[in-house]
Amino acid sequence: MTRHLLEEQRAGRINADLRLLIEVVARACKSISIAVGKGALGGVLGDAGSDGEASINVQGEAQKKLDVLSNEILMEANAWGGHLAGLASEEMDHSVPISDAQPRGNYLLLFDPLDGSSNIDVNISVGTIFSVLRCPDGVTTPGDEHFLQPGTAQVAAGYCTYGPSTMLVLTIGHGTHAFTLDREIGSFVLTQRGMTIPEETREFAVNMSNQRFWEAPMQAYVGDLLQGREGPRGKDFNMRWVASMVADVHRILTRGGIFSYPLDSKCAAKGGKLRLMYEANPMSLLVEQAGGAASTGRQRMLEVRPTGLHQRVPVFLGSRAEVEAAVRYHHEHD
Ligand code: AHM
Ligand code: MG
Repeated sequence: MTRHLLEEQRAGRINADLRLLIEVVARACKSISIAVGKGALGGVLGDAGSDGEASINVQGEAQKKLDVLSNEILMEANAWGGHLAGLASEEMDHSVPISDAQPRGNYLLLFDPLDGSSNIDVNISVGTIFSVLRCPDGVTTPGDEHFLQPGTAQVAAGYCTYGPSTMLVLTIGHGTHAFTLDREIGSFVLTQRGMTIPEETREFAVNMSNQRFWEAPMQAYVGDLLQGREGPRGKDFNMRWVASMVADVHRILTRGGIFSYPLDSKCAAKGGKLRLMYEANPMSLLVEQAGGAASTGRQRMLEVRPTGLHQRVPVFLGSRAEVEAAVRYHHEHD
């Protein structure tokens, strides 16, 4: 990864600060990978909190011990990295500016430290998702409002998946590349340059148990997928749902498919289930850079103007033609 980033720097696609910032994030992901890999032996499974009281995060969800630990690892590594003006995490109410006592830089880092954490205790892949923005000119102590930039403003985005192997998938706006952690050596090795999502697919990912809560366009879209070759889509579809966005998106980047977490009547008041700044935007940039598409169903994801740090949105991303089909159903029903 170091060599790849140095080549990108030489080609003028990245500066030294951003390169080093990505290296710090990658190092933190290695530490998280070690903690996740220890499983029950590390004493890190189960819920955070003490005296039987669950610890609840800003999203109103019970935190796992590994959620808290991963957040601490990323905060500590990056707060002292010297390339940031501020950080924001899915697990914290507000963003944190880099203090005067710490080395400071010009970037803003957002992350979901451990996505899919309901899967930790059952030994299924989880991951870290991150997004890098520029700190607006003239701002030395960024507040939440300075992070509210559309996804098109991201200068880098990536995720690390802690699965059978640990992989970091990265974009700096020039393609999407995958690195596999060599556990013996401790380095991320470039294993796939220029990931490309097949344009067409026969595979969709959605939590089907929410079907009765969906809006009409989603009902119609999935209804037609399920009819298979006898229906208007004219082909049979397969379904996969890991319930770890990182794992589902990684499969789609590798072999195609569409991932969706649509609006449903349970999450409508919040705007959706997944978070724009920590999940939807970084994944959308990675997917677009691999030739795919990403939408809320009604708008290109990367053009959504954020109104809140923890804002939620409906998500459709993956194989371009299939995302466009899902968007068509929304337009036809609106
Ligand atoms: P988390 O950030 O609290 O882990 O929640 C996000 C996860 C995604 O990884 C995944 O796609 C989705 O929630 C699964 O939701 P559900 O349990 O409703 O299927
Ligand atoms: Mg998450």
